[in-house]
Parts: sequence; structure tokens; C-alpha cells
Amino acid sequence: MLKITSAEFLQGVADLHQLPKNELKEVLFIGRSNVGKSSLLNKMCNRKNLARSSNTPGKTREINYYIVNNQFYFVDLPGYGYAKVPEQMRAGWKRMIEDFLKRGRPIALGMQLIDSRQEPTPLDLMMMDWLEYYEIPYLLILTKADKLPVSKLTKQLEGYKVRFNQQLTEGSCRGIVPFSILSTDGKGELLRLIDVHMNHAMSQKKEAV
Ligand SMILES: Nc1nc2c(ncn2[C@@H]2O[C@H](COP(=O)(O)OP(=O)(O)OP(=O)(O)O)[C@@H](O)[C@H]2O)c(=O)[nH]1
Ligand SMILES: [Mg+2]
Repeated sequence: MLKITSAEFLQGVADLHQLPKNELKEVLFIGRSNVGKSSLLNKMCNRKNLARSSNTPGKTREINYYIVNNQFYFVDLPGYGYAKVPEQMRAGWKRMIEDFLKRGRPIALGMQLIDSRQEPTPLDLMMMDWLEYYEIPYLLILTKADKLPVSKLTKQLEGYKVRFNQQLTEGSCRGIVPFSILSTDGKGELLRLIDVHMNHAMSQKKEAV
């Protein structure tokens, strides 16, 4: 079982030339502004303020790198979809994320976060298409699960499973997991899944050599 024993902020990347040059595996945190990316990252690391919750949504333009167990990276991607962001900044975000994915970074797993109370937005769907296109294994994480009664959450989960059945069975989606920072329920399962995909990514690398 993966245990996170250390986690430190490494750097904020505004220009992709600054991306770390080593080969450490990466776990990506992807989702719209305010969906809970930083909260999830903090919860996974048992830290309150490792990833700062931005009080100005949409303003974070940097890709934030955290080094975990001195072994792999948690990568907090800038949130998208904030209504008040000017068109020019949106285009900049899109270019940055696509350039990032194109670079063929050693990504072990993508965590695509969606608010459990909502349907995926067009930008969420675009992100999922990109993950599929680049064959990056990813999880759909339904955040803020505490905000729904259990029956509604179950229904949402079932709806997502039906809707994304093809991605689950033939594509790169490796699971749909409800999550809440107010409970410890989903954390063990996420750590297990990160571990599985980290090991998988490492063994693939060895085979390729
Ligand atoms: N009730 C509840 N609130 C949550 C949960 N996860 C996040 N929040 C709250 O949602 C707000 C946004 O969370 P963040 O983690 O900052 O969201 P983010 O995706 O990092 O946002 P950006 O950095 O702006 O892209 C904060 O007020 C969190 O406390 C959850 O599981 N349950
Ligand atoms: Mg954040």
C-alpha cells in the first residue's frame, strides 16, 4: 500500500521550458476552477496548506509541481472554466495544457475532477478527449461528495458509469471514484489506484528499454 510520507512544493511552471527535466512519474490534478483540485492534493498528502486554495479563481496560470516521497510528482494544473476570465486568457490556458500533454511527459495517472452535483462541462469533456487521445490512464473523481445525500450520489455515479461506459471499457478511463475532503472513505482507494498505475508506468518503461 502506498503511504505518503513527505510532500513538498517544488516549483510553479509558467513557461513550459521550466518543466522538470528528470524522469519522475507524474500524477495530474485536472479540473475546473473551484472543483477541489488543491483540496484533494492536500488531503492525499495529509497537509492543510501544501497546495494553496486560490482565493482568486481563474488567476492561477502556473502548473504547480509537488514532489511526493522524493519519488514522484503531484501536478496541480491551472483550473479552467471560470466565467470572468477574459477570452485571451482562456486561449492561453488551452494552448498551455495542450502543449503540456503533447510533450509526452511520464504521466502515470490523470485525475479528472468533476463536481459530483454537476454534469461534466464542455471543457471537462474536452479534457477527457485529450486524455483519451494521448492514451493517458485517468480516473474521474466526483468531488464534494458530502454535498449530496447518499441516494443522489449513487444515482450520479451510476449515470456517469453509463455515460462513460465506452471510455471505461475500451478507453483510458480506469474508474469513477466519489471523493470528499470531509471523509476518509475515498482516500485509501485513490492511494491504491495511484500505486497500481505508478507501478504499471514503471514496468512499461523497463520493457521499452
Ligand atoms: N464540502 C466540501 N467542500 C470542498 C471539498 N473539496 C473542496 N471543497 C471546497 O471548495 C473550494 C475550492 O476548493 P479548491 O481545492 O481550492 O479548488 P481548486 O480546484 O484547487 O480551485 P482552483 O485552484 O481555483 O482551480 C474550497 O472552498 C474548498 O474548501 C469537499 O470534498 N467537500
Ligand atoms: Mg487550486
